[in-house]
Amino acid sequence: MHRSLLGKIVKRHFSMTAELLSKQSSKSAEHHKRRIFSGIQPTGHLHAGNYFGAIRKWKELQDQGEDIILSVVDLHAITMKHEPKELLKNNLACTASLLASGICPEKSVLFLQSSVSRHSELCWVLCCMTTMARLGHLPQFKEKSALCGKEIPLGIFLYPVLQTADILLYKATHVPVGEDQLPHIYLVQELAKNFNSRYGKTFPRIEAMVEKSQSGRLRSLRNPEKKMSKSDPDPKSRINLLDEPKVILEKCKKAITDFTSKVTYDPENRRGVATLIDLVSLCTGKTPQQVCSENADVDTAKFKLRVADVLIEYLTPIRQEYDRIVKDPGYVQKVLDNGACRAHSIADKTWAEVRNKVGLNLA
Ligand code: AQP
Repeated sequence: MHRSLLGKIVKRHFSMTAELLSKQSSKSAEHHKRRIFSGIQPTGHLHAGNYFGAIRKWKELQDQGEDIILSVVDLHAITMKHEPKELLKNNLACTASLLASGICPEKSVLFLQSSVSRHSELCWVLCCMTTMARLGHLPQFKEKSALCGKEIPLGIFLYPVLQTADILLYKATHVPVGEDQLPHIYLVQELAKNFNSRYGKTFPRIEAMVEKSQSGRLRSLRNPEKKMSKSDPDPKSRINLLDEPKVILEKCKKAITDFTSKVTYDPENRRGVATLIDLVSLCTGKTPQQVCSENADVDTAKFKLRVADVLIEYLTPIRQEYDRIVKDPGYVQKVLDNGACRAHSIADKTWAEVRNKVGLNLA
């Protein structure tokens, strides 16, 4: 082959390889930079909605080696009236439930929000950058304030700003949320952008990781128009992660369905039955259609007993692991202390940068 042609081919080969390598390395750098933040409120017993809608996903991300920060957001839990002793108990129970569900303190940063005071400090800076009109339009504020009559706590109003501080403090790039949380993520994006343009580039672009499957919004077993919720006054409305088998059976039997006895999947028109099918599907990995065809031989009353069996089989190991973990509250406290230490080291850096940029630092 002609020497100069050979030279050209070799040169081209090397430049293509270099291009490929540089693309790969920038891809892996991008991957490395990705940081996930999420939180859970210690407002009561964790339920199947919290587990399938959030915790199971967090565990998957953690096991894929993602940089993930998880917070038990107790400052959010006091936005509504609460019992201090209950809250302390819930903080530990919530942490132990996360550990029992497979959250690993070596792989994920797991900490109590109130133990890192930078959340509240950054929240104040961000409060000064938003308006009452902007917060008043958020759908969750409208829903929650409607429950409070005339005495609307300011915390409910400011909650999304604290949520913004939670995320920005760690310079998170990705936030796993249910669809209902999207308006809050838009606020986070907006405040990050405003901060960057006012004070210089500080925060990265934030993306919502929205769960669009049936796990994104599990419905109440007693009122399928509402989502399953910790604070629902009816305990039969939810399956708790720590429910004993007989309690699960009782709750399944009492689940609201309708007057059609066949097991068919119609999430729009048969929401109660669809929720039971969703639960089986989420526990077994089968599609809702598979669940229906495997249960074509029974009516909804008998199907409820099968749902209970599946849930009991799925949740029992989590409950047993929880029982083992809570025998050692010192261990849970140690996990939180270590988590707080790791969270602090990131949060302090961001806060120092924010103070400097905003002009709060005299040093
Ligand atoms: N029903 C649900 N279906 C799917 N996902 C759900 N999540 C909550 N309920 C469902 C997800 O769980 C994570 C933690 O939620 P949270 O405790 O921070 O707040 P929440 O969404 O307000 O949960 P609850 O149970 O309804 O609490 P209360 O009653 O205190 O308000 C979130 O990722 C959420 O999407």
